[in-house]
Amino acid sequence: MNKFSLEGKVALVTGASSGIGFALAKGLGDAGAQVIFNDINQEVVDKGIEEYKKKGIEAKGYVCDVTNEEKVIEMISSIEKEFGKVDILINNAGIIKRVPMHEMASDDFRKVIDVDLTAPFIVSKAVLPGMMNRRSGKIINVCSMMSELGRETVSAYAAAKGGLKMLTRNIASEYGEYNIQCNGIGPGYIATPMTNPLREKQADGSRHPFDQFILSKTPAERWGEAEDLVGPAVFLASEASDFVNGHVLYVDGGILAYLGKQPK
Ligand code: NAP
Ligand code: GCO
Ligand code: CA
Repeated sequence: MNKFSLEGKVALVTGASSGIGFALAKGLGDAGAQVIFNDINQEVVDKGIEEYKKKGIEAKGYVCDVTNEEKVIEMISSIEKEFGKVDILINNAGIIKRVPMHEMASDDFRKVIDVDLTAPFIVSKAVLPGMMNRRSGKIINVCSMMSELGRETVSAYAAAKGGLKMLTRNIASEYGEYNIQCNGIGPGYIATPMTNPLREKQADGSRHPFDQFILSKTPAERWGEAEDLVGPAVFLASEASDFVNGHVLYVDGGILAYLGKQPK
């Protein structure tokens, strides 16, 4: 039996009409899972469904703001009615606001915490009862370099992603006895719309200073692609990782291991 197969599994990936979520959901679909995703508005969901279709994936899309607990509960019960279960949840939906902390509005701080930390709590809480009844489930939280490291202007995001690492460990601790595994996947710096502002070409055509900085901090000397995350995600979603629990698997090209390129 191929331990990496997801045949017969039902997978929900939040915020997956594009970006990392789309790549992860497509990867789970290619491994045999029924793909379900949500996003924040109908237009984006419809576009996502089209994109999945182009890749040969019949995905089911829901419009659902993951910070709205009532809507999340409605979405999960509709999925369980139509598909019978949720085997795999990837909490991917996320936002970032890059503002120096002393200038950051508290409401903006709260909004980032709401989407990046409280929503994974809400969606995980909604799928846990079914997983507990079936004594089987996989919850994968999309963490970040900022689950381990800080940097200027990302105080809310780092607080959320640091909290998400510990939420991952706590779900692993509390629900391992139900044969539910909860792990994190920690992307490094990935080329997606979220990081476009960090890679924009400068007026003189040179690379963005942050772009050059990341290349000097990454042994692989490149930005990651969403595709780089697919194998690790299929591993964490499959029975190949049934005894891996509470772990954050960093997919960062070696950033966390590296002091940075030394001066020549
Ligand atoms: P992205 O392209 O902005 O994707 C985020 C997705 O989440 C978007 O589709 C967004 O929808 C959706 N979303 C935002 N708020 C939502 C809400 N309240 N309810 C439902 N959906 C919502 O960003 P990404 O780079 O793919 O990031 C995906 C995840 O990876 C995030 O958790 C991010 O923190 C994490 N991550 C990214 C990187 C990176 O370098 N890119 C590295 C580490 C971790 P709209 O676009 O319609 O708002
Ligand atoms: C930033 C970036 C990072 C990446 C990612 C790193 O502003 O530093 O957006 O936060 O998105 O989370 O793992
Ligand atoms: Ca099996």
